[in-house]
Amino acid sequence: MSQPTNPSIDAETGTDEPTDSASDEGFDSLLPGIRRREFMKTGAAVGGLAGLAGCSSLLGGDDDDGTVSAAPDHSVPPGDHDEYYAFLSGGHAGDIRVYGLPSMREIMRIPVFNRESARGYGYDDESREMLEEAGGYTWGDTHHPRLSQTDGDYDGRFAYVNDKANGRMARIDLKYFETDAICNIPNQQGTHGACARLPDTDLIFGVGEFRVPMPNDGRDLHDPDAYESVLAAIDPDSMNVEWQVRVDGNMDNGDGSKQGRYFFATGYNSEGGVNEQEMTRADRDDVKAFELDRIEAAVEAGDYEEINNVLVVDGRKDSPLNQGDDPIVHYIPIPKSPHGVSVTPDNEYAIASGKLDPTASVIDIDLIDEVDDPTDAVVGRPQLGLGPLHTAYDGRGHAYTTLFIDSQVVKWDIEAAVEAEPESESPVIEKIDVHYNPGHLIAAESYTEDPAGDWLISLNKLSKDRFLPVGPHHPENDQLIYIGDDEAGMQHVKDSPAYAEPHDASICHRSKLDPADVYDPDDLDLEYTASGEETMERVADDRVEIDMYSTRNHYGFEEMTVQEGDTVEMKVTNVETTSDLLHSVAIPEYDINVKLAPQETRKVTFTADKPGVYWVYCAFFCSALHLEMRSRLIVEPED
Ligand code: K7E
Ligand code: CUA
Repeated sequence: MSQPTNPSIDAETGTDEPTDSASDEGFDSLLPGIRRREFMKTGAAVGGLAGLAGCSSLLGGDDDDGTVSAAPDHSVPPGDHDEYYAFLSGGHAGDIRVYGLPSMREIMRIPVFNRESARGYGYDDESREMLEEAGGYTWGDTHHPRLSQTDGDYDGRFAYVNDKANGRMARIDLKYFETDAICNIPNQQGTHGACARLPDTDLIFGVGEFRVPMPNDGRDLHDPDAYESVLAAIDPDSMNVEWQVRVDGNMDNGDGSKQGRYFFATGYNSEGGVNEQEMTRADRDDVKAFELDRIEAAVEAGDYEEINNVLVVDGRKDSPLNQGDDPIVHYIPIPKSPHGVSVTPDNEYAIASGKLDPTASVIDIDLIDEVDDPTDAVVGRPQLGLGPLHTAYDGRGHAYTTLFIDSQVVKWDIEAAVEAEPESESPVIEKIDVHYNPGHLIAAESYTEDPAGDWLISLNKLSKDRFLPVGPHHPENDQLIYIGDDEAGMQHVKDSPAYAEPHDASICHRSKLDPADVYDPDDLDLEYTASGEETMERVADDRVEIDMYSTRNHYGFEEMTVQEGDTVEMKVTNVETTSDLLHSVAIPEYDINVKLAPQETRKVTFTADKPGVYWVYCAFFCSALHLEMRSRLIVEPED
């Protein structure tokens, strides 16, 4: 067992003093009197800075004349489109952000677990009911957006993302870039890791992080030894939980093998502790390798317990299903509180990062079920640096791992790590400084069988001094790094401030997505109301139904008169066919705010409980007569 070189690493993850990293000191001592920022301002090529600040390839990226090869032109001129879509999770903002790459322009936000007024999400009946049925929480914590694949490549259909806060998984329809389903996962308090069974995304996995009593109904309150965490398998079409597996210890991140057999989850707190001290006592925790076919066979054979209407298979170490030669869960010991795990594009290895140990563990996937001692499936353990968290791939045999405490990205050779002695630094090719304290990093199409190998984003938790100050709540810093030239080395080309708090991302070539430009009314559950088809009807003593349309520059009705106490169901179609011509229905004093993209129909139901005159207006600036686009809701008082 190696012990980390930094004595503080066991107890701290370095967030308190992020700039006190070893690389800062090293850099300052190399250039006395010149701080890092000044050096960068001189316009020195950033690849050279990486060489100086890193350890292994000092000036390794230089050409003969001492200049560093430039990254390819990454400017995207006005009016031009980016080459890639990047889907970044918004963390506890609860949304997904869509960036263009390499410009790093934020193009769109997709609300998922949050209410969002610009897109009317959580305000119309459909999205409001979806959020209500998914638990009624007002927020969530998106971490791991994963795009659906067919044959090991992105198919442009859906994105899935977890809710680390509330135990949920959401699906985003990539035809409309909108959330279309949310699954509320029983027995899981906090769904952390999220990914799919590949190559065809026929199961979605949610990794339960917090251990709780099973079921959490008031039993075992003071007996933490009885708490458990579960892996949940979700049908990507119905978004129902198919089965769960209960395990020992807790779980953290996850990834699926590329050919369907395994799902991997890291776990810290194998101790089963309930505070920091207890949770970091052990030198080793584990990666759990779930044998998916065996688990499904157990479900088929009725080998489960039904808890909260979910079929729960017992994957704990002493489970009968884990005795003998065909266990359903392999517990592979890994040092120490491992965090990220990801499978290499060729499906050879699952690589788990040590977090509190300076190494990564390279697990040979083919050996897992062959070896008697699961430790023997770990075939490489390169020493990378302090606080290794997440690993991405370029498809050329290299791995890129974030070093949270060192504030660096380290590039290393996977096969060299398998050849080298454990804890050797020799597989390390180079390190580059990032600013500061990176969590995830993601390379273009890294989660597929065929990564693009050109761009990488380091999602840095702290930006500190990188942008104009905006008060004590700083933005984060997403840094774009070019990784397409192995000779020149990693080249940091761009900083991009990010609103709190992106965790992970998926990057997809634009050719694999085909979003709709306007809605297809056939895709919506609500009936289309064309101009001339508008109706306003009292369908019961206390219920009025309004079907109308919106267009430049009016609504189907200029006034709508109802009685105090009426339930009003108002359905509105935007009959525009012109791209980008949005309208909305805003009745602020009734808290109504419905967005309508071209050809979209939405419905809102409310109780008219306040007599008076209420202006209905359009919140999108749709034409020169936008301000005149209005109607009146007239609520007559009860007599
Ligand atoms: Cu490392 Cu949720 Cu993937 Cu954050 S997790 S960084
Ligand atoms: Cu319609 Cu403004």
